[in-house]
Amino acid sequence: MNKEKTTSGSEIHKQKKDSIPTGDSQRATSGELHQMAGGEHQTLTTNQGVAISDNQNSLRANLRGPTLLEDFILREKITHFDHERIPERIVHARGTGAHGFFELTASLKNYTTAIILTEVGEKTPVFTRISTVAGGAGSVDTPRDVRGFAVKFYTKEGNWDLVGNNIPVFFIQDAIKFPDLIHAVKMEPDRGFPQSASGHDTFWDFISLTPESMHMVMWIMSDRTLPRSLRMIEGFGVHSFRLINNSGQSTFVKFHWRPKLGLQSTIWDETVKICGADQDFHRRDMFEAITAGNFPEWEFAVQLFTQEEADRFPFDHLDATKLIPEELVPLKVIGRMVLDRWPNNFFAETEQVAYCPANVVPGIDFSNDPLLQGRLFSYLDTQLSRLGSSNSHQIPINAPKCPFSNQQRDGHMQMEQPTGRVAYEPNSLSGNSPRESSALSFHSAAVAEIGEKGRIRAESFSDHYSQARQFYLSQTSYEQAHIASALVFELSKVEHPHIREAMVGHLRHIDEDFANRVATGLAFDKIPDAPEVAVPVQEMKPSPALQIIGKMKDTLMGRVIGILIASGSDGAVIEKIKKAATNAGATVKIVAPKVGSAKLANGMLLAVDGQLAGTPSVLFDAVAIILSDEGAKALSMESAAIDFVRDAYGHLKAIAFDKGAQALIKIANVTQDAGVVDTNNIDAFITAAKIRQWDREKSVRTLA
Ligand code: HDE
Repeated sequence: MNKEKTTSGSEIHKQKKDSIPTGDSQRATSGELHQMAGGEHQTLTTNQGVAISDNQNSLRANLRGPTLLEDFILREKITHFDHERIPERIVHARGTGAHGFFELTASLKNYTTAIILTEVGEKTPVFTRISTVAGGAGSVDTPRDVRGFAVKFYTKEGNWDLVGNNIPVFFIQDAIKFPDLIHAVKMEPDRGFPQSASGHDTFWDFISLTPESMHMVMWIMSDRTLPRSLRMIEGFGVHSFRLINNSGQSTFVKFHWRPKLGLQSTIWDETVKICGADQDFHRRDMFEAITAGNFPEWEFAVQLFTQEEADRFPFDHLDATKLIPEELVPLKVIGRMVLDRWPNNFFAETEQVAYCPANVVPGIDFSNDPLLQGRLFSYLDTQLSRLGSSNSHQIPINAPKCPFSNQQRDGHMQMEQPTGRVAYEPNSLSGNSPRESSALSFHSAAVAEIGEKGRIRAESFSDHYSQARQFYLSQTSYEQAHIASALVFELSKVEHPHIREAMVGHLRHIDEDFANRVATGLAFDKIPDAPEVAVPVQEMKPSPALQIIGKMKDTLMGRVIGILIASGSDGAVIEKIKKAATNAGATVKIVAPKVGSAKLANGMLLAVDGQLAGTPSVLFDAVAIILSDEGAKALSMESAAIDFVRDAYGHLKAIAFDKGAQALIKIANVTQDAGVVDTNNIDAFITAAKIRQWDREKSVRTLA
């Protein structure tokens, strides 16, 4: 074809339909697609509403000539694209959000006037975003990291944001240290790595010089930071807040979320491999669960206590490095949250949602926790640079669902058009402009504050080890081994020996045996000195509620069972396992060497969900291996198949196998135990699939 002679797109279209896309041919193509989808389509326009004839070719001076500046369609499209990104959150950049509702099941009317906490049966819409802390927006879902747990309740009395974490304590006691903590954990400034990992010198340097972080260190080194699913984590408001009732009396409160599916974590080697297999593991899990109608659900609970009770606690509840053990102040369940709708658009909702701990409603107030006090300032401030406008509350995901009105005006991206000449209050010129009103409004708790001002910290904030010790001693032996091994792993990544030594010195105040385990893991020839303590370490009663294992549920709800098959597998056995697993609440996925379908022994075709090379067993909670003799022979040469079995075994998962699969089981070095079950005993497999085979661990890896 002589391109030089051809002058218009439609001519080209006539001459060579397939090879050169033009506006016309493209319209034909998209028209076809739409017909396939069975719908009418709107005309594509510019942002000014001008219909676009050709979305494939920019305006050129001639067929092979330069592009013309007058092409306003090209310029508008490219300019908009150039500005698509906004600054990501400085912390908690990587997050997954969903809509849902909160329903109150028990009234707190003796404690608060807040309607959301007093009207039983009332369903309040929420938007919840769960995040990692250290990595950027495009980082992976499964680093060892705290998870943010932020809930925006769109109440009748305004938005209430409960911006918490999946760990009930924090690293530091005072907000002024937060920028240092975050600079220390984020990628090191000279080299730009690591991305979303705490195992590096600057993080542990800061931590080793900040004894108040030791309690939090115990939590982040536990498997709490390696959740199996975002649907299986707890949430905590962390700080004490206040509730205020009709008579103006206030009561302290701590907020808790408890997952209906129970707690469930992965183990470190598994997490590392999940990260390679599916960087969006948690986001995908949430998406799939919600779109399949398996709505994630949490109980909402409170711990209520008075000032007098707080005065008797052996710690200061205003110190965010402390928790109130459930055994000391029991949890009262008052409601539930269900996430039942995936957002329409990730950017518009999950990215633009702006939480702020200062968003409270009448009947809820703050405590003097110095960490909370700093947060009250930080969030709106960061949103000014992230969302770029003081009008970000007008973005639909942030706007209250109750009426709101005031005399604030103008600003970037003002979406409202207030009418009339009055933009101030009080005024006598407008009969219906908004006025302050005392009833039903927000009032701060009437608290008397006395004392001298200064850059000071209360004595009651100086015990940094007692609750860290309590946490460690409350764990099962398996969990203790994981905590010690996590410290060995992280500190082995630290290049400076003095940082490793300083850390082990701190651990001695938590538990001598624990410190010794970590020291041995780090090949120390002598145990380092412990730093001086400001106050003696107290012996506190162990609290089993701090375990993960103690809070796992005896269920397969929310779990996934992978069945590895190949051509010639026994369809009846597959069906039996599938039925038993589904009855117990699990989802079942079929993995085979090829995607599409596999031909079973009876000649039937079985649909395959995942191709073996891209669907390792780390993506499942338990596995079954159903193979013919030939299938097992073929897979015995596939490292992906051997790893499938070996990893399931190494990650302490239940494995069911039929006669044909025995050959593969043998090659993968699997030893018989309570979790390795013949398919003749499917009930035993289902029982084993609900838990990890903790006792197996000592035979598959050396823990500290
Ligand atoms: Fe945050 N935190 N934080 N934080 N935080 C932010 O706000 C801050 C703290 C938490 O899904 C930022 O909008 C300071 C504790 C969550 O959008 C920023 C201090 C807890 C989220 C900020 C803390 C949290 C954030 C960054 C120490 C648990 C994500 C982007 C005083 C109780 C919310 C933004 C979402 C986000 C500041 C400590 C939870 C910079 C100064 C303690 C869940 O404003």
